[in-house]
Amino acid sequence: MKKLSLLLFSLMLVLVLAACGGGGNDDASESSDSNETSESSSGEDASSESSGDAEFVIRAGIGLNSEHPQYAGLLKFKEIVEAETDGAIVVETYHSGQLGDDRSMMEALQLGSQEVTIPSTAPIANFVPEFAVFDIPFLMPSVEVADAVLDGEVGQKLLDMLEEQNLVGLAYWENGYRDMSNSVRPIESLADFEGLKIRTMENDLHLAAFRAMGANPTPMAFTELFTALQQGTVDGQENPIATIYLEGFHEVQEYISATNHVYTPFVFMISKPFYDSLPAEYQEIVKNAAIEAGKFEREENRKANEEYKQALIDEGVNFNEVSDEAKEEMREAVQPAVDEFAETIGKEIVQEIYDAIEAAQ
Ligand code: TK8
Repeated sequence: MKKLSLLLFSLMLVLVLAACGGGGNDDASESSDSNETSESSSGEDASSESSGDAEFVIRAGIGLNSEHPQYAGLLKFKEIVEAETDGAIVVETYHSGQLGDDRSMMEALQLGSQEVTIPSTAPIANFVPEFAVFDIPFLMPSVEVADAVLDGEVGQKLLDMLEEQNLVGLAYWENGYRDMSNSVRPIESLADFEGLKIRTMENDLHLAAFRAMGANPTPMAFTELFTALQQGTVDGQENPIATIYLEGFHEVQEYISATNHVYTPFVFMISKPFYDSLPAEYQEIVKNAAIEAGKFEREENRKANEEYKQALIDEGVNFNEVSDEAKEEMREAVQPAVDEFAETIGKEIVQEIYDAIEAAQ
């Protein structure tokens, strides 16, 4: 009897050990812990997948909320990667800045404490100055040209520059054309920027451009923006329509003006130490999934920007289009700032972008 219970006990012990150790690694169990914390603190299901059996876990965080096409794109990425690796790679998705803002998530990728993030190009310029080339106002004439330039040679050249920062850029997604919102007056001409306190992304060229237009810009992380608008710390901000609508900025802002002053891409990036640790076959799957999901995200984003523009108008928000003459006036006002920054960005890359845009038209 004694012998039998000893046998049973050892059998149970073996089973328990197998269940704990089986296929998992330290990273996986750590990240499912952090996932639980984040779930309970946010009250939303950031990711329901159990990562216990995974060989690799990708913690992917974005700044926008779960309604935004950026998150739909991330879910698409998750679906492709998990299906094609048969669950050997599990993707945990976090939205709304649950893991941090664009800058801090990039830093986490450099350290290897997070695997994926999809920041706007503007804050990337703090890591690789050449990325500020996308912050030249009124640069991209259309989304079709943007696609061609980003998916072409110069786009790839910029992605390659991320490697020296311990980051791997896998694909361009779309944030989109940015419009103004503020609580003081509609922006119909250059003069309307005068004295407005505008939150900008953390990017020196953005700051210089808004100063050149007469505004009083303050850089701020996106995660602090809603509160700043609500409390009147700033008069306004600028983002694509889909973001304005889905983040509810129109609820704390009077006027929305379609300035379309800059086209901001997103960069799908992955931690280099993590990417290097993947077998070549998985690297390929992850890379192609980032590109595929990006195509989907761009489409969804374009639909969303149309749809939410109409929704804003239907909800009675003061929305105005901006004339081509007014845009030209703004473009001229920012030109000296652009010229000044050409040196910092790198004259070569600036020229290459202009050439690529011309070739794509
Ligand atoms: C979200 C940001 C945001 C950007 C900004 O993480 O900061 O205004 O437009 O969408 O990347």
